[in-house]
Amino acid sequence: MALIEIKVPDIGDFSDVSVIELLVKPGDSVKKEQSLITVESDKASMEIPCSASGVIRELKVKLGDKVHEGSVLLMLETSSEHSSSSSSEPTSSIGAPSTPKSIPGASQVMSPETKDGSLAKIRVEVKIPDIGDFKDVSVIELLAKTGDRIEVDQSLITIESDKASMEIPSSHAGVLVELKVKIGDKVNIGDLLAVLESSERVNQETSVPSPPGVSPQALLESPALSTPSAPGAPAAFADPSSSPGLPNKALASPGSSPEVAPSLPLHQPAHNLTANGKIPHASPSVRKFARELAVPLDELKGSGPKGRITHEDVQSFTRSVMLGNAATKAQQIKTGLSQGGSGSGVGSGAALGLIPWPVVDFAKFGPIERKPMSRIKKISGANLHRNWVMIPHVTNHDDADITELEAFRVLTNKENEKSGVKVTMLAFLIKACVACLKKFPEFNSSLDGEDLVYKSYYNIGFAADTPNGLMVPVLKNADSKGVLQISQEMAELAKKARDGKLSPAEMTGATFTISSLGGIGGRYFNPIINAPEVSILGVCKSSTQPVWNGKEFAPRLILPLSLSWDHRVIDGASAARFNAYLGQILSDFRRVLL
Ligand code: CAO
Repeated sequence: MALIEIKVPDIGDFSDVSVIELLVKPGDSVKKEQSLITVESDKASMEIPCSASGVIRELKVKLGDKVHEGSVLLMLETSSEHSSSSSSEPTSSIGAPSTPKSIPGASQVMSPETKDGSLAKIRVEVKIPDIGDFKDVSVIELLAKTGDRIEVDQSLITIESDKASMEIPSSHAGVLVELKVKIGDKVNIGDLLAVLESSERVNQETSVPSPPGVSPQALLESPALSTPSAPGAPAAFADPSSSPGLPNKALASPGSSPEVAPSLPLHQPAHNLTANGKIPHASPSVRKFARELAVPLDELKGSGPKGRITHEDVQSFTRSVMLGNAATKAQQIKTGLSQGGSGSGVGSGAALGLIPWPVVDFAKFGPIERKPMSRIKKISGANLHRNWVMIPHVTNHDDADITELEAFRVLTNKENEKSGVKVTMLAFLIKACVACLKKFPEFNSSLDGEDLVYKSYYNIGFAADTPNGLMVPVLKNADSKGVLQISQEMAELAKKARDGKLSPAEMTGATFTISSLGGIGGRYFNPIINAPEVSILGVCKSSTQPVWNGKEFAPRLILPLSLSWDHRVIDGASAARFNAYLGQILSDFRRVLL
């Protein structure tokens, strides 16, 4: 047994890179080459592997620490046979050698019209620079597109192995004429990456940085040849031949090349930028994990330091999608939606061919407070949006004279004072609507493909305003219940809704819905149909109004009604008849018996 220090190996030109992930903890048994931590610079992130097998006794770094070559990462207890091979000195390196075998990553080709060699437009071929011995590393992100103005050192693509990801910068400035790689391509040192058109001042002697005796064409064909000044050469990937046993070796091994999913049905990493145009912040292993599960990283909110997306974030997003509590943008687009992940956010509008949603820095105009939307609001928001977009709504507004019914309601409540059951107008409305649904059965139907499904049961949903948002409990078999029973059950369901205790069974199976704002106020509104239902009744506050009775204006209690209906199923004439019949019932409730 021996206790050894495991240190940060040669990580090339990096100094003071941040520790962004701890992949192990004290007590863990680790194998040689197992990743211990992830470090990150502004251009690359990589996992640092263990140079020996053993049991971790102490971690010497924490999240956010800056480390460099030689920093002690942890104390490892090894068996005696390990101790001889793993000293406290790093046995290998993952970084670039101090004098990197770099290449310029570019060749220049004169445009035909620039024979004079003075101020000329030249075509520059940017190539994959020296990334060590890596073979077939996957292109996972394209960071520029044709026509973009590119600066020297501006990142063009991101490549990734299973241990490291890094951005490949441009060796030259110019306008991007063509990116020669696409997502999923495997690239190697010297592969043609892009063609830029540059208007640098060049001439034949200076424009082609050929080593002595090497023609420009040979340079093009011989990517490994390079000049020492390599602005585009990334520092993180180094010659693994000098660093056996460390990440580079793993990268170099053909078997360890990450597999790019053959098809990416749910998201395209090419567009895989976050809403503010940034690349999602995640370590290589998390990216790989996300890719395996087809999880669009740009739609995740990272819970790690600086919003970094963790393994757990990917898992919990996947779980939410599987449970139907969230949907990827691609899923929403597929179902005709354009709203953002989990239905809460605002999408780009692209699915509907709309201009993008305005992005405003609200804090610029005054103090703001940002609060996450409740789960219920997110879910109901997504449903409402789908229904609004997919159902051709029409709303008929009408009035019902409820003078006598209100008098009867007040009397009923007086008579039933002791029972504890309070009857509100909504209970009468439920009963009246059932009578209308029986008379106009298409209002109690649902569209199923090209068929209409007529239901012989009458389950009435009613919108309930709860502290967490809108809920719609369902009063089952309303046709077989009296107004008192309806009132009692409605009160129970409304209480459960407010307490967040409704069961799924109590929220499903509605055939028609009523949204009553009568207890609050308002005149008329356009309620959104609750799919797969085909109509919904909105009710506002009743008020006493003068109504002409043929001889005089008499004070009458008028209830405003707003009936929204699906024009694919219902015609305007039917809707007007439904409202008229509802008004008749409410003005003379005896009609319910007919
Ligand atoms: N006109 C005048 N007064 C009315 C009325 C109407 N149409 N409907 C109800 N009232 C009165 C009731 O009689 C009661 O009066 P008292 O307090 O004097 O007895 C008061 O308003 C409050 O009624 P209520 O809201 O407690 O009961 P309800 O049966 O009318 O409604 C419920 C129950 C759960 C539907 C309701 O509380 C609610 O949550 N409404 C909001 C629905 C909603 O948010 N819809 C919008 C959906 S779209 O976002």
